Amino acid sequence: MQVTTIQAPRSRRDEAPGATPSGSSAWDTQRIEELLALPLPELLWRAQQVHREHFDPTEVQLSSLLSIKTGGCPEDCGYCPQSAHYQVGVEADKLMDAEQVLAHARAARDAGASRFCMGAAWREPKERDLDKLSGIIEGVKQLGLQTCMTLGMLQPAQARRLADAGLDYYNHNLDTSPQFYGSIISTRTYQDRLDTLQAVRDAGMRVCCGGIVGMGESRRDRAALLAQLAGLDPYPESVPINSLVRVAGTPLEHAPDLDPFEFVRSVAAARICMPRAWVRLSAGRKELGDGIQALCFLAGANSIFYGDTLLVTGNADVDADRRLFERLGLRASAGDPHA
Ligand code: SAM
Ligand code: DTB
Ligand code: SF4
Repeated sequence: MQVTTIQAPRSRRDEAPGATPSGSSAWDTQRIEELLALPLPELLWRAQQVHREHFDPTEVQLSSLLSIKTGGCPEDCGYCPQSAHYQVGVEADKLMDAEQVLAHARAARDAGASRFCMGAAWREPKERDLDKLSGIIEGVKQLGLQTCMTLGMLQPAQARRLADAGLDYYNHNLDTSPQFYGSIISTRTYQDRLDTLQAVRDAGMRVCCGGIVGMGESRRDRAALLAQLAGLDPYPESVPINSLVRVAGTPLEHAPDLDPFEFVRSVAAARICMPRAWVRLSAGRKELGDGIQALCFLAGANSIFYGDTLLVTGNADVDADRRLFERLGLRASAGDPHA
């Protein structure tokens, strides 16, 4: 029997984020599309080998999410229930008080999370918000949690202020391929996103950057997104792979069904082309079900959003996740072995 093999391109990119040579990744769209087309057992085997070189495959990192400023966002991201452009029924709220945020963070820590991610439905933070955000970051860190924020676009000086406050990760997604992007979002460009990611990197924070699968994009678009992510220099330490949650009232409410094995394939390819990244099963886990999630763990996923809600939509509940981990023999990881 002939087994198709795709050799890893010659690159030091898999040595460590931060230790990569300058220049673009050898994982271009074409090579990743070839990976995505492999027979599933072959793709999973490749992904598992890479995963085991860098991580304990029985450990999964737990990040909990909190929306610290909900709704009323001026951006028009076609998937998002928090955009002010669509009638979804999400009420716009102000930035949450620090004490309330800390109460949520404490509960997340006590439930077993190692990282606390705070999201705001902003185009970008305003100067007046940054002092309050700095206090929140300090408070959450004092609880012994790693911190992550996702606040929209950042100017270099804003990124430096967040880094000075001790923010460990900044999440800002590329979401999809450069080619498909314009049919999903019109109020901010792909280059705007790349500029924010550069500002985060230059400020010394770790980058959390991924995308969404299932918005009607092609397999080639998924390959092109992964090529963009793997081509960031260095590639992100954390890569959230979201499965679109189709929210009534958003333009993507009726996005076509995607074969869930395509999601598994995307996770496996992310693991192969970003070997040391935390590859996170993000939005849409509940809808994917236990069997597909188990395949994703076999494909190299090693992080999840943990807690009963994401930002405004529901997540797989904590008891269901505990049962799933028990059934699969998985345990929570302390996080960041490569930090
Ligand atoms: N406003 C900030 C921004 O866009 O950078 C931060 C929050 S935003 C909700 C973070 C990410 O959540 C988006 O980039 C997108 O990848 C993901 N997301 C939002 N709505 C989603 C949905 N309905 N299904 C799947 N992922 C979603
Ligand atoms: C990411 O990639 N996914 C998270 C987090 N980063 C901020 C958000 C998912 C949001 C899902 C829809 C909602 O609840 O608003
Ligand atoms: Fe706003 Fe972020 Fe939602 Fe886009 S994804 S509409 S920027 S909250």
